[in-house]
Amino acid sequence: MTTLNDYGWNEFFEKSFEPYRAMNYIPARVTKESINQYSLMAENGEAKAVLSTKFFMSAFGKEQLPVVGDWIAVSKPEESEEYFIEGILPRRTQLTRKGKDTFGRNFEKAGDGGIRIISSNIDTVFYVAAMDDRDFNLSKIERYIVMLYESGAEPVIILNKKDICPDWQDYIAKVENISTGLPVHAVSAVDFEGLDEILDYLKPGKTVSFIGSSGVGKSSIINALLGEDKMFVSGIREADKRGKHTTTHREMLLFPEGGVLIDNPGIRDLKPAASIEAVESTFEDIVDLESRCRFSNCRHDTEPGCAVTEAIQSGGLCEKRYSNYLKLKRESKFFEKRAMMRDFQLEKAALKERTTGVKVKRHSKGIKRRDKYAY
Ligand SMILES: Nc1nc2c(ncn2[C@@H]2O[C@H](COP(=O)(O)OP(=O)(O)OP(=O)(O)O)[C@@H](O)[C@H]2O)c(=O)[nH]1
Ligand SMILES: [Mg+2]
Ligand SMILES: [Zn+2]
Repeated sequence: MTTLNDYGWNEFFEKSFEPYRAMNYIPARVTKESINQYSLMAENGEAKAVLSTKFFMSAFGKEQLPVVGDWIAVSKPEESEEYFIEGILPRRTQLTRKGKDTFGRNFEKAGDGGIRIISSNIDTVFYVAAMDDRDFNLSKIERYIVMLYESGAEPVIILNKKDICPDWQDYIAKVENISTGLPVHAVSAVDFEGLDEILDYLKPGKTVSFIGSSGVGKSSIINALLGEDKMFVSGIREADKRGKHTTTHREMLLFPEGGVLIDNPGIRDLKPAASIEAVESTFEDIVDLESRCRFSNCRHDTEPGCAVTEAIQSGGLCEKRYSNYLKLKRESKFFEKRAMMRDFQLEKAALKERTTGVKVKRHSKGIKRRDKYAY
């Protein structure tokens, strides 16, 4: 019988669950999100759940709602078939991206903007790109690397479709060149090449998550690893079908030999919700160059002794990489400022609610709860 430990339950989560234990709640992990409910693995097996009204009313930003990978506390009233989600344990790691930027004056919009959490409590995150991809693009990969660093999980890059890419070694070289020391694996989900290297990351109680654009083969790799077609994969993709998402919901699967896999729908136009630190980890080489300029306040423009301009001129630093670095740094500065303002706004809303008793309007779209009009 599978236990919570197979799903990654450990002392860390046990510890943060203590207060919930005292309230007779049950621990569970969110394994799937669908339109109307969450699927769970609870202590006593699989279950379906919705948010309890109390929990829903305590959540302000959308990122305070459960996502696949979360460890949660649930209750099950005697008379009910369903479980109710009462709380989320602190996330150890989380994959995030920027939501649609609807940061606005009212709370509902504030709750809808900011950060989107893709999945949580991940040990290793695989960024998958395809080597046939017409959108294979190093600047895009750099954006993903920022996101991987931000997550707190161990980042790994997978280049798929080796079977149809005779010059796969060139792709590896190009990616290694921009990913300072991250592991890069070339694989094929069709003829299973290279997958043994990926198997090495799957360990009992550890969670891995696959992200990347639509059509790169995330679900195909998962099926190949599992040795059965658990995830739906589209057939031949004709030119006009590109960009159509095959996987529409995040889903968690158990690896028979131990380990947990999360498949995600393809991401379109990734904008990382990242800190400056994540950007600087991604572009370590440039940060290093910047520290070698003659003047400590060098703007890397026309100053003499500028290590950055010299590196660009000598070909040591690709201009495109440098401009992507500047762009991502600008975006993350802006994002950090926004996030601060948003936290402030949410706190203000919560305070208003506590002191006046007037309910602040909640984000209502796509929320899995029982009675939408309970408040
Ligand atoms: N030649 C080749 N085709 C592959 C490989 N892996 C996947 N494909 C094909 O690529 C297409 C997309 O594969 P999926 O596994 O659905 O891609 P995905 O990344 O899960 O896509 P979304 O679910 O939309 O995000 C399918 O037609 C697969 O058969 C591979 O290693 N080689
Ligand atoms: Mg898929
Ligand atoms: Zn300089």
